[in-house]
Amino acid sequence: MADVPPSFVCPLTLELMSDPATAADGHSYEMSAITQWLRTSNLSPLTGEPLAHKNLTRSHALRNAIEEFHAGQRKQAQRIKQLQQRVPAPHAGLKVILLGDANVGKTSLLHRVKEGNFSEAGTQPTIGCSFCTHSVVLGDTSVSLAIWDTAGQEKYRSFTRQYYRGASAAALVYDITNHETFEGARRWLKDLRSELEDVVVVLVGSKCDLWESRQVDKAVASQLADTEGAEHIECSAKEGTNVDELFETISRSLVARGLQDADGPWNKARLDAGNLIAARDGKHGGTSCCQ
Ligand SMILES: Nc1nc2c(ncn2[C@@H]2O[C@H](COP(=O)(O)OP(=O)(O)OP(=O)(O)O)[C@@H](O)[C@H]2O)c(=O)[nH]1
Ligand SMILES: [Mg+2]
Repeated sequence: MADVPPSFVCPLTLELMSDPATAADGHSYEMSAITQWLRTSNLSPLTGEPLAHKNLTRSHALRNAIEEFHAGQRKQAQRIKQLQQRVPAPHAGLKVILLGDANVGKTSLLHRVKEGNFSEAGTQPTIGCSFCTHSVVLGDTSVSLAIWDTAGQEKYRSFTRQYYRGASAAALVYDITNHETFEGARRWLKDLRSELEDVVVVLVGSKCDLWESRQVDKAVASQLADTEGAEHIECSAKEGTNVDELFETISRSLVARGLQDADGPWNKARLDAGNLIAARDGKHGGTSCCQ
């Protein structure tokens, strides 16, 4: 009730009026409330003074004001809903999804690519998914990627699947210090291929800075990638090792399939902007995020 003007609130019921009527004291009340009041009283409910008569007139001006007020509230609610439902532009680049078990470092990889650093304070488990655009320059070709970071926790599995749709490439991430996550990567791959047969896949061994605690043999992972027609790379979001190379590998595979859509007008404008950032920062491509 806090944002409702006092003149819209019935002094009898303290509720927002919908059908206001004016009494002989010159004040407006909710029609049903004042009608009931007048059955038992000759006094104004506001002033306590005797009323000259019990006739009521409809308060059209006030009713219009109430309607306008409601319309404004509806519009505001609609706008909030629209903002909440806002999704990234559909042609923001070739869709790349980051998949893998919980805690393997997907978000940290995206953060490394987006911000160029690693959060020592740790990251929160991803709920739902976040989205980031990234341009990769390969010689005189630019590839625009829309990278989707998904949630690895089992309870979000069916939700994560919804993000397979339209993906051109997938980075299947496992943690080289945790063999279970490598088995998890196999399952993710199987699941992905059952939905998207022709997707570019890169098998990514993360946290290679922790090589002393390695549980997944590099040769075994490379073998799996070979068998599956995928690329294999080990990287570290913490130290920044091979992170740019990961997205270059993905881009190269996409280009090899003739999939870069760098000539589209939207992409061209974005890539030009990305190249400007690259030139300014002295590194490949630019990133932006619209989570
Ligand atoms: N040493 C080391 N730790 C890392 C690296 N990348 C991520 N981590 C740590 O691993 C933990 C999990 O990282 P996240 O990036 O949140 O993992 P995730 O795959 O996004 O997890 P979910 O969102 O739950 O699926 C965090 O504590 C990170 O700090 C890395 O390259 N090296
Ligand atoms: Mg995450």
